Amino acid sequence: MENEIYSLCFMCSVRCPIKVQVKDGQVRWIEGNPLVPGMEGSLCPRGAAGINMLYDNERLQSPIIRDGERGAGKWRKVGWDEALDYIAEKLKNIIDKNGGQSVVLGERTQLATHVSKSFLKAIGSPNHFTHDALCKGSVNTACRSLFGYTDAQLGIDYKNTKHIVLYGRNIFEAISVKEVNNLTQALENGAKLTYIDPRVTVTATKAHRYWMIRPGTDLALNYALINVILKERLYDSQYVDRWVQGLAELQDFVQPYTPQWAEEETGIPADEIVTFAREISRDKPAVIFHFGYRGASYTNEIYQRRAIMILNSLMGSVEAKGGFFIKKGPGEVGGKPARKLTEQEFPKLDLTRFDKVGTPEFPLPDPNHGVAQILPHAILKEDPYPIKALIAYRLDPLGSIPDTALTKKALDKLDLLVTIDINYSDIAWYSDVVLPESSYLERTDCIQQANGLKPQMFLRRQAVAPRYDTREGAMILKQIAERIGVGRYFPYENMEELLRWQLDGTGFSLDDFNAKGFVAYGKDQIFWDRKDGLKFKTPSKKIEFTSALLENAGFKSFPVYEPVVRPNGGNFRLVTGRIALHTHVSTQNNPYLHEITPENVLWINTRKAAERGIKNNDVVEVTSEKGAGKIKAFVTDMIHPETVFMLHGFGHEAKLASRSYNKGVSDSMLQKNVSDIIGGSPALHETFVTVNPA
Ligand SMILES: Nc1nc2c(c(=O)[nH]1)N[C@H]1C(S)=C(S)[C@@H](COP(=O)(O)OP(=O)(O)OC[C@H]3O[C@@H](n4cnc5c(=O)[nH]c(N)nc54)[C@H](O)[C@@H]3O)O[C@H]1N2
Ligand SMILES: Nc1nc2c(c(=O)[nH]1)N[C@H]1C(S)=C(S)[C@@H](COP(=O)(O)OP(=O)(O)OC[C@H]3O[C@@H](n4cnc5c(=O)[nH]c(N)nc54)[C@H](O)[C@@H]3O)O[C@H]1N2
Ligand code: SF4
Ligand SMILES: [Mo]
Repeated sequence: MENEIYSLCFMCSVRCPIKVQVKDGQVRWIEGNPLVPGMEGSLCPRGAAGINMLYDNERLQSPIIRDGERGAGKWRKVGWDEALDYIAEKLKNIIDKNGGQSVVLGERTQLATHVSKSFLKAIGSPNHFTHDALCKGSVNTACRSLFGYTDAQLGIDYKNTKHIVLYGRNIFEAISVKEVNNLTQALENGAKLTYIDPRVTVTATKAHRYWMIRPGTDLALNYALINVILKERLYDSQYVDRWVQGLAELQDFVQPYTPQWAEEETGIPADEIVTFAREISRDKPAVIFHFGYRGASYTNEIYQRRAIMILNSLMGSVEAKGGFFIKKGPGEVGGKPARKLTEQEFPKLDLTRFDKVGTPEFPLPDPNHGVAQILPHAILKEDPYPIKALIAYRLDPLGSIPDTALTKKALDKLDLLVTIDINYSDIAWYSDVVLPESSYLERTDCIQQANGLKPQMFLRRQAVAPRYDTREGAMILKQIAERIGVGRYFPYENMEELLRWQLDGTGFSLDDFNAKGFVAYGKDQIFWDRKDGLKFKTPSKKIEFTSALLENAGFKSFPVYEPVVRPNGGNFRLVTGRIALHTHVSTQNNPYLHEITPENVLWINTRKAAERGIKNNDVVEVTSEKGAGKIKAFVTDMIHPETVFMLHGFGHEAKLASRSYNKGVSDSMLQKNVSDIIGGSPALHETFVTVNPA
């Protein structure tokens, strides 16, 4: 028997639409869904390695309960009833003694997030958090401060752009397939690419202009660009006059930040800054200054992200073809979105979050996501209250929150640590109970509401039966909820019932997804009228250069530029990032991906390496104030001398993931847990390291 199933990849959280070919109950081939524009049948290497994930025997195969010290790796294989009863019993005791708020659930935002949020609401805990702050919290806050929309509510029209500027947005290695395909097409049509990174990445090699910026100084570059654009009146004055609040204040503010000044700070020649500003302005509004994700991860990150989006606003590129657009939901065409369990009536809750988001201490990060890296601090200080249990669901706090030793110390204080994963992740390895989820090829998932120029819905459909004793996350949480007496909030017996409940009232049925894997609410792209129809959600209904959000919370819209600390000559700024072959902390044990990239290496500048007697491929010791590790050196001219770089996601501790165990070094182990306290992101690049021959 052969069949083809349209579904969604989950080798990373981009969730590309895919077509899966199944023969005799086995997945034979996966490709990008050819019916989705931008996919054109293509997949990234990780998406292709989904088959190896499915048929890997080193993933979780049944529920397990710890049978020794935390992290000792002694496990007892149990059935689902025993595992769920065990968890429910512990949770009931914890909630009775300490209240619902002592239970925290953290996850990578995913299709079943409405289920986990409902689980916490049902038990009376405000403490749901996502990966968002770790990934792009300051981008989110910056976008809300300017537009009243989060970054996730903005889309990018790569295909029609004429000039794109990427600040460490390493788009050809940190991949989203559609973005790569659409941008490639734009480049073939003559678009320009300007790339800025202290390191020559694959994206740098495809750029028309590359600047090896001094790490942490992008804000200085941006202030100089704004200076030139305002002085030479290169901006879209019609758009700015109509839609921007605070231009005069910005104009005064950027006076001192000349290209000459920026050259000193960034290392980018002043005349190149001026030439670039003039050149890109000619293509407005079809230009994109990408707000970026993990490049430029510093304590002042929010102002860097704001400066980027201010540049877009000056170019009139927000809600423009070839620029940014505000994503349109089904409401725009008279449709209804899929329902979420969170819409139900829950008991009222008026409690401070563990991370204090929304309080005067931490007012601005998005309370829909919270701030993950505060968790270890909150547990250790018992501030605002004791936390006793953590459920880690498709999120690895040990690999993904900086300062692993601190995180472990905090986890040691918990009475219960549960992980829902597919792999022997490091957090699973450290847990009391591990619940295996069926992998994305083995499960049907909740509806994906995909807002955009055309609102759509996508579906992840089971391609093959689970190979092991695993379940869907939405069923697992429901089954725990039932055992602690709050099952009524989960009105379904299986995934199909949940999907029907979600689709109720949308006018679509499950069968409507059969033909293409998705359904669309309308045919046409929706752009709002730039003259009068833009619906910004700020208090002024304009783009707020002078931001009510920031200023009402006591922060400045335009703080004076403060230079980042430079390395002292003996040390380096540690920066980290991604490669096309791996997803964060989760694919290092995948047989194929492991074979191609088994470990990470430390990029170090040739001159700096020579000063220390380090040659290419030598093993070096890299040491921060938080930890140390041994890693191979990659000696190269392709990195700024103040910086060393390593891939994120290596140095795993789980022994049963035998391929990735102890290979390479973990960046989280070296990094300090400090944050941009206005925007919410961890400042991952504020750690300095020394590098010496091992
Ligand atoms: N293959 C793959 N693709 C992915 C992912 C994955 O895990 N694997 N994850 C997805 C996710 S969740 C995300 S958030 C995105 C991340 O997408 P990106 O943010 O584009 O990815 P990173 O590799 O983290 O990029 C960091 C880059 O910033 C540079 N950088 C460091 N400091 C500075 C600085 O001060 N200024 C500038 N201009 N650059 C600097 C680093 O050298 C590095 O090249 O990728 C997505 N796509
Ligand atoms: N030090 C440091 N920290 C970082 C970053 C960094 O560059 N350096 N990057 C940040 C960024 S941009 C992001 S987005 C976050 C990502 O942080 P995480 O979400 O923690 O990382 P992932 O590797 O995406 O996946 C986490 C876990 O999900 C599991 N998983 C995969 N598929 C499934 C599934 O279908 N079901 C279940 N239940 N589990 C599954 C994996 O096995 C893995 O253990 O990390 C952030 N943290
Ligand atoms: S970018 Fe690659 S791994 Fe991520 S969802 Fe798309 S195909 Fe899968
Ligand atoms: Mo991310």
